[in-house]
Amino acid sequence: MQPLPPERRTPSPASPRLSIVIPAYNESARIEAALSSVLAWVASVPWETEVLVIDDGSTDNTSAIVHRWMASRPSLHLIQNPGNRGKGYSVRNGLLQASGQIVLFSDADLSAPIEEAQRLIDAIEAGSDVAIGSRWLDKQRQTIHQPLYRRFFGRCFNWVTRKVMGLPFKDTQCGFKAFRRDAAQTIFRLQTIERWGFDPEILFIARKLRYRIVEVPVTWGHDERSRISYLKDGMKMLQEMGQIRSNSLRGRYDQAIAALKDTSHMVTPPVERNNSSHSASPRPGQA
Ligand SMILES: Nc1nc2c(ncn2[C@@H]2O[C@H](COP(=O)(O)OP(=O)(O)O)[C@@H](O)[C@H]2O)c(=O)[nH]1
Ligand SMILES: [Mg+2]
Repeated sequence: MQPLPPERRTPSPASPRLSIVIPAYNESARIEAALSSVLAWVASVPWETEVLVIDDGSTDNTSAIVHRWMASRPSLHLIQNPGNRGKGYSVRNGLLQASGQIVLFSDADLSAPIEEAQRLIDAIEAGSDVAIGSRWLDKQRQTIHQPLYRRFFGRCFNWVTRKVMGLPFKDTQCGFKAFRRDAAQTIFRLQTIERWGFDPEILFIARKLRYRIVEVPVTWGHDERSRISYLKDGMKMLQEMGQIRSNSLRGRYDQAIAALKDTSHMVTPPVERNNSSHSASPRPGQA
């Protein structure tokens, strides 16, 4: 597992209730519409929300646009990745630095309108640790359908996630998911896949950790400007599924989970005392 950036800040009672993380790679054509909708929704809800845009090494003026909006929007922040690392890296970088009690990520095309966040928040508040937006739980909610070939590949990929990884979900790939803060902090520290195949991995890890995961039907309108390449990215995603399976068989996730739980390195070694009567507990070496 790779070393991860430290948390940006420790949450306090004054922490925002919600963080919205938007991964963005060369999004100059879509980011302003996204910021406009998201910030209007943020202003309309009665709780504090922060919005983090993660610039994934864009070569266009995505970050300049976000900077311009930040000048008048204190709730908006920009995090820069060290170059183009992938959607998985971007989501992890944002969620680990987010300080909301609930942390949510959304694709920059807002294929799920931001108002749908309420459905994920309700699911978390009803007791789930992870709420995943689903396009396939209630097909009626798809306002603009994906092209047929894309639906076919999507369904094939879903079959693979069920058979290879045992994931019982109808839609692992929806770019609209929310987490209880500490669940996200644990799950994303164990993530190894940095590009498109990260969704099934984080769900696989969440299941290993026995988190409560609920699939929530969301309204979804396909944006034809999707830049995923079916041949190249599809092959890579299948290879990533193999990598997750192999990690799992080699016990890498179990070891990493055990290392997270091992707090022995955080305990200060007992201090040698001259007068043992002051010490209620036995000293090292004593029975
Ligand atoms: N294409 C691409 N998108 C990225 C990358 N890193 C982050 N993203 C973001 O990932 C999200 C998903 O992109 P999108 O094209 O809508 O994907 P799709 O609709 O699932 O095919 C968008 O917010 C992108 O800006 C990357 O390396 N490549
Ligand atoms: Mg999209």
